[in-house]
Amino acid sequence: MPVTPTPADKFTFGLWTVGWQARDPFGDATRGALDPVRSVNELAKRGAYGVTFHDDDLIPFGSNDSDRAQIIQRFKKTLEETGMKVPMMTTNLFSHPVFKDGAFTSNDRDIRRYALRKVIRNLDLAAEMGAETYVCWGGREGSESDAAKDAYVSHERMREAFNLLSQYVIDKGYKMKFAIEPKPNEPRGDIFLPTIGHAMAFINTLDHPEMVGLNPEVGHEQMSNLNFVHGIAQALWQGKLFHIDLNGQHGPKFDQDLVFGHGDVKSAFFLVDLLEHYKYSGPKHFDYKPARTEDDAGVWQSATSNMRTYLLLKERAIAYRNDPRVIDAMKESRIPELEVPTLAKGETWKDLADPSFDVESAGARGMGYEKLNQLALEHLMGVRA
Ligand SMILES: [Mn+2]
Repeated sequence: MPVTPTPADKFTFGLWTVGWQARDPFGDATRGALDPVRSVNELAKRGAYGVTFHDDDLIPFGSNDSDRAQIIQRFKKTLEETGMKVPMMTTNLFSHPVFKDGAFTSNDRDIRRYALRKVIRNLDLAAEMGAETYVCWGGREGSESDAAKDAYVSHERMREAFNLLSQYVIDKGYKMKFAIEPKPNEPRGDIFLPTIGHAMAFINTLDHPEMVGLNPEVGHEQMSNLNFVHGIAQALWQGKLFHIDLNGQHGPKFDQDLVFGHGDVKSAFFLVDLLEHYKYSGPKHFDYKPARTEDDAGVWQSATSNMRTYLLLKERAIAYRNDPRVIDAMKESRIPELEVPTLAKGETWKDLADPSFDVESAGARGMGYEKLNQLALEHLMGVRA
């Protein structure tokens, strides 16, 4: 299998990823600003399928209408020239000081109304760009202290916002779905809808739950010390994996946004195995930050690394599943048996009785997982025999 990315692989990048100037809480930018047009060209050259962006990534905050129109025109021309797509867009509701206490859940009602206007304006642009997924990351929706925010009422305001935005999309006839991106903390001390599970439960309370799904990020779940593969499996199973943010993270600490696979590589291996095995067909979107140590060349090197890592893990996952030793080991571990429903067709709870079942011998059976786990690790390391 080639490790050269092509648009058929559906790899996408946020303009804010390669465009990150590497300003952090302790230091100034180490790289200059990137022209979004150049980012599209550079990513297209490397085999990407498309780009995604927040309104302010493309159109500087506060631009007048004629500047805005000109910027959009120039950007669209580059998309046409390169064949690059914009499958997802999102709103910046976190950079400007007006959002310091949140957007949909700011205590200030006029700020909440402004935030919704900002989203609506960008939804129109998203429809114009052909985006079908609209991501909502509520980075400022939360608090540093429970004295500051009524968490109960905040959920009601959050619900009101998603209902209003869904109604807008319906009224306009747009073909657009929303994807909530959970994160436990950073920049706020604690953020509402912190994990995949919280967000999926919240979606069930909405007027149009079918229009709202998830955009989970590897690092965000791992910051919560959760198993990302399990979270993605549940989202896929519930038909809620509308989009995905791939990157790397080393356990619960600040949001590292490493290159995909440069954090917990074993989890990345099983994630790719899951996405490929259950045929996730959406964009494979990288939401990472090229390390602050990198210059311009390092930025593009890291962009390619994300895509190569995915393709290499895909190759390893396929080799793992096709290895006769693995197929045998899976049988020994009764992996295929889990696919068999616990009750046979026509059975009810009344048929559970089984006088021949020997609980002691069943308890003594080995599962053989250590063998399987080692085979997975060896495949991940490229060991074939
Ligand atoms: Mn992140």
